[in-house]
Amino acid sequence: MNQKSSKLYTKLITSALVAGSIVMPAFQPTAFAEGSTYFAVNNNVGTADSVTFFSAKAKDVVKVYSADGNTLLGTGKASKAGDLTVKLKNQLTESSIQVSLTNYNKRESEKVDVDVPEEATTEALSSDNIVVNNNVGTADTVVISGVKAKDVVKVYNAAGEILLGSAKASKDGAVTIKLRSQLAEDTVQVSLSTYNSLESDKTDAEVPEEMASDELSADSITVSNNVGNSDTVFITGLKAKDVVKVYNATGETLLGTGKVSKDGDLTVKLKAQLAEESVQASLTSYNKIESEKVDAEVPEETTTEALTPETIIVNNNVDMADTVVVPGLKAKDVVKVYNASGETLLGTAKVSKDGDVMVKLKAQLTEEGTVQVSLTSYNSLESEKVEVDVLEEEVTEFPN
Ligand SMILES: [Ca+2]
Ligand SMILES: [Ca+2]
Ligand SMILES: [Ca+2]
Repeated sequence: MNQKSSKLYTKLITSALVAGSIVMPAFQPTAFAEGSTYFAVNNNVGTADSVTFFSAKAKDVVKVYSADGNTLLGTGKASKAGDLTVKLKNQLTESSIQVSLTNYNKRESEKVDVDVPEEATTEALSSDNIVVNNNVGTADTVVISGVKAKDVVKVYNAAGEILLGSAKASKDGAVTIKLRSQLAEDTVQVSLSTYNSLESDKTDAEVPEEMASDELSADSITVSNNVGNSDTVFITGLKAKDVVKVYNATGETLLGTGKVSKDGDLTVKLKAQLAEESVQASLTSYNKIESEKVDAEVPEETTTEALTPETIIVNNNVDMADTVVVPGLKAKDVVKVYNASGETLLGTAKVSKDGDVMVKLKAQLTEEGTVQVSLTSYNSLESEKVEVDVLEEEVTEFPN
């Protein structure tokens, strides 16, 4: 114990032992009244409150009581000379306490009043340190910069009544709070609680609107009105994770959806054959809401060009199937042969590779007359039918 503390110690003991409980000794009232000269009251937050008695001697006992001196809050015994800290059982709730000292082989001193400082309150955040990320499709987040390790940040709704999320900083710098549900209001309130301090006042922070995706450009959309296969919409110049939705002409019925995995183009297959003259298409980019819809024209389905009747040969056979031969076709072309009225299908054939095709007819043609023939190319509607003459079956002539 140095000379100065020894002197203080003597004063304290002297005053404390004065009969009749004069708490403030006449010769040193200020120093004693403040208490802090001899004691420090540590009004902690989140950990036990404590009282430290400076300059204790070995075997000194310090007792801490409630403001009225009736309830013992904690006791400590010095194992050696120096500071003695008494941990209290419960959090302090009053604005003062009473403290006594008992030297070895002496009676307990009078109790002296000591002020209890208020628990420290964390300074409120500056709105400059709060950034709200109003995401789409993923959790909204709030990023607080300039925090210290162990700081706790809490985000509340606009009224400050509902906790939306909280986080504890693991290191100095910035901390991100993931919110439990999507933001629905224009503002949030954010508080900070530093180590050993109460939660700060809440600071308002503005919530930006969710970002909308850019509209698709009409030039980037091509509708393929297929036949026999799904209709498709082809969109160029998309970014990874973009989603394109195709709706009917009024924009009310979803016809198909597609997502690009990397920058580039996309083909959206539609669920049903197109029946209207236009569709609407929207873009939904990553972390953005769906764009406005734009119109795209639906072209008519392609109709196959009609055959040239002069190139078609009808073989009016006898006792074997009559045939119709069509030259110069493409793989997957389908030729259909009908009766003279065009109502009854007499035969059909599909071209397996480029070249001629022969259609065998189901029923015998007998008389002179006509048949009608159509062509259906891949991904096209059936052509108009063309009329081809049928010659009479040949009759055998006697040799001369
Ligand atoms: Ca406390
Ligand atoms: Ca959001
Ligand atoms: Ca179609």
